[in-house]
Amino acid sequence: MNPRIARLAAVAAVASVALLAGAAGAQQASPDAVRKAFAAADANGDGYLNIDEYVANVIYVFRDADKNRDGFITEQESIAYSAMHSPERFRSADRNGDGRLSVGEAVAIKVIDFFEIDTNRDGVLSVEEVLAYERSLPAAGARR
Ligand SMILES: [Ca+2]
Ligand SMILES: [Ca+2]
Ligand SMILES: [Ca+2]
Repeated sequence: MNPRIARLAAVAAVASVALLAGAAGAQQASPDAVRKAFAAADANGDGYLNIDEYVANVIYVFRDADKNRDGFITEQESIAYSAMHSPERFRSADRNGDGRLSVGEAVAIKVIDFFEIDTNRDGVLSVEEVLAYERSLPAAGARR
């Protein structure tokens, strides 16, 4: 697959691999969309997301969400990027409280997610773990 298309697919669809709210769409991503995005993020094609592939994907998502390319994601950019933006989650990710997320802040919260998603503690994410995590997220609109 063309890497750019692959990346955009990953950005558009995957819930747990997306940046702040879990899902980039108004509805929870369909299992099919999750599988597709998972495959796109799985750079070495071994069927699992390791932490390196996962963090790389977070950074691609970050870059896409950072519309004005200043290296930070404001709450406005987060809202524009994800219909499942959660103000609560944004605040908890914004460790220094300056109202915007740095790359480090975004990576930190997503890496914490990684270990939550990895329920069997083998250090990699299977598509089943990602789908289970996705199902555990509140539906859009249920989030505050
Ligand atoms: Ca992999
Ligand atoms: Ca911040
Ligand atoms: Ca695992």
